Amino acid sequence: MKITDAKVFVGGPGKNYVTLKIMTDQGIYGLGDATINGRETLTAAYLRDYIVPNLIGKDPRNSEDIWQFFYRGAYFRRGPLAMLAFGAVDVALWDIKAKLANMPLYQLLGGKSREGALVYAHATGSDLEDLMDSIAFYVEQGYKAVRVQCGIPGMPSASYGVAEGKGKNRNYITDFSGIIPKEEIWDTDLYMRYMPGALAEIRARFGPDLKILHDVHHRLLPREAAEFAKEVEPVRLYWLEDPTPADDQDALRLIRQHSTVPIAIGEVFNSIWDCNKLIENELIDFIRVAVSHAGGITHARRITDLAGLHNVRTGFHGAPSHSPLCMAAQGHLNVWAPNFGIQEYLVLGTPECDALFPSEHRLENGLFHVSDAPGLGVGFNEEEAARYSYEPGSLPVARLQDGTLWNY
Ligand code: GCO
Ligand code: MG
Repeated sequence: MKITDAKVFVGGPGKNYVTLKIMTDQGIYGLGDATINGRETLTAAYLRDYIVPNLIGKDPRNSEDIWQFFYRGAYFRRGPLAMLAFGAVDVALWDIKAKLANMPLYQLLGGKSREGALVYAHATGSDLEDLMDSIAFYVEQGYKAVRVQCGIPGMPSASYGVAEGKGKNRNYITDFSGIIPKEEIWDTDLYMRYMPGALAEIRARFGPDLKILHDVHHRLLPREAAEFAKEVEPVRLYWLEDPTPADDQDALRLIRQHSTVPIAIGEVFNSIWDCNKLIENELIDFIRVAVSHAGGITHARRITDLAGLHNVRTGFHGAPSHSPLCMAAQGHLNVWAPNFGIQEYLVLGTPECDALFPSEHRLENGLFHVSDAPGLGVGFNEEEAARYSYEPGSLPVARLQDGTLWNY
């Protein structure tokens, strides 16, 4: 069996999805996601210029060797763009293999450990009342877990994960217009004074059963994060996400010494070498890598297995940074992984998105159920794809009140 060709598509409804389609001499094709917010044309170029010519003629069933060929064969290893490109290839090859086996992909991983995988939604409010309405909206729909992000009184611009304007937003999507980033102003002191009380009110309003998550988006220094984590302990958060910048693995030690709040980190990691110490030293409770960004199923499964040895559970990234292809790959890992925790899931299911990526995967009562279609269980409609093209966009940047550039 041989790979005969591979194509890269960029675009989608309101998103620059980067989609890889690998074709074979047996008519079976595989699909992978190489979307990366704000740098989409670069992964597309990496795939087109380097990966695709190297794929042609290879046996698609040898996904391990192909992964090693790209990872070890690139003398300058790792990095988000390369790992994402390898991830797209890897997911497409698993898609092909599972289609060949005529099985849903999770069967090749070891079958189902659970029926549905717990997901969490994003609630957002420009103020606390607005946020309460947003949480209630998801609770009514059957979600058992919700990430809560709230506007901070006096903060000069909307804080992370919060839409500007009241009431209109139930599904926070980062503003992506133009290649020059929007600038937001961040004030740590205002946040530290306000947010713990707001989280306590949310717990009081929604009772003990709701799983409440909160994302600090890398904005605190280690000492501040330790203080914050200690203060929110009575809220019994399901997790506190990215309390400090993810590049400093030691930062979490201080938080651990002062608090038992579960810590989740890793959406910006792209390899096991970004998180092996964190996991082995048991400084985190949830690992947040995305399957596409962290080298595909082959590599994300290694991270998952290492995490499992250290009581760390998965909480894969699932913001609208990924196409339904990555979300499906994660869905298959989630039903299998013995150390599955939770899956971030923003409903992408607009009619336009469903037309581009048709599938039978479904969300029901706060749980994600993978379909039993062979492979990943997601199609790609090329006629639909032809309607879209790349729209330049960028994630915002954050500055402190005095102008100092901060962590977005
Ligand atoms: C999350 C993330 C995202 C990121 C986004 C950047 O927890 O979902 O923090 O919202 O900001 O993925 O591309
Ligand atoms: Mg996050």
